Amino acid sequence: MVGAVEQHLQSLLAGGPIHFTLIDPEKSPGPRAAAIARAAAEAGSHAILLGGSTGISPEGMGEAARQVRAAVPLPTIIFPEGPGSLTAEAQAVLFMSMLNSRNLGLVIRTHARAAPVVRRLGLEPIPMGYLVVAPGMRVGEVGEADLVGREEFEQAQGYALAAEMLGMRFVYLEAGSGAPSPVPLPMVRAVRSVLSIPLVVGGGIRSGAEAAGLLAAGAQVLVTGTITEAEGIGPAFQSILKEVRHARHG
Ligand code: 1GP
Repeated sequence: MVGAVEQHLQSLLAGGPIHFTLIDPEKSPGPRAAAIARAAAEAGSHAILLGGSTGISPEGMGEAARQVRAAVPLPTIIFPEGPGSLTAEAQAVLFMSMLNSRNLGLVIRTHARAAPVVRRLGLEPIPMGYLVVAPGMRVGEVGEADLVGREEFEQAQGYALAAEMLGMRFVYLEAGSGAPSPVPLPMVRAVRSVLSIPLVVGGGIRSGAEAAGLLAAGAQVLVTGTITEAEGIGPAFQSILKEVRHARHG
């Protein structure tokens, strides 16, 4: 069943591409997370993702989610590191399988343990195929990913299509947080050309020009994290949001 948050995202997507602001509650605990979320919402971002690839406590996640929800009307969605990042204070969780991990835990086994918890907490699961593309950065290492090479377009297409055929409702192409450059445009184009579910792209997006390229290549959701941790809601963030607005409204 498609829940309320996903329905909201789908209706936004019907009007064009959207943007998610990723906040790491370890680096930006409660009040700072809320301040970033407020500024991101004012700049036109469409949802707040809470997560990071290193040890987040349920308490830290809970506090960040509570403060973000009190600060902004945007959906507050957990970008999970593991079952420890689940909290009832958020509305939804990206229920994502790391498609190219060698670790079965990240493909499905952790999900089997987490699913009853997700249900008990009343979190809305958003089913997503997560594919780590080189260089992958920390999530590629920690996630024991067999990285998809930056030229391996057919492999990326195969994974993405398999995710769609398995019933996942989003595919996320991830270059890794802090990647020197985002997922290559030809790969985004190649994956977009075979996919009918929304394509999320993140990792290394730092400028309006990069965002514009990814949007033109067919990315429907852009995720940025590092630029906000580094400079708050500064000019780079604003120029990325400007491109998203432009793609939505022409
Ligand atoms: C990480 O794709 C996201 O999972 C965001 O990446 O931190 O490089 O913006 P950045």
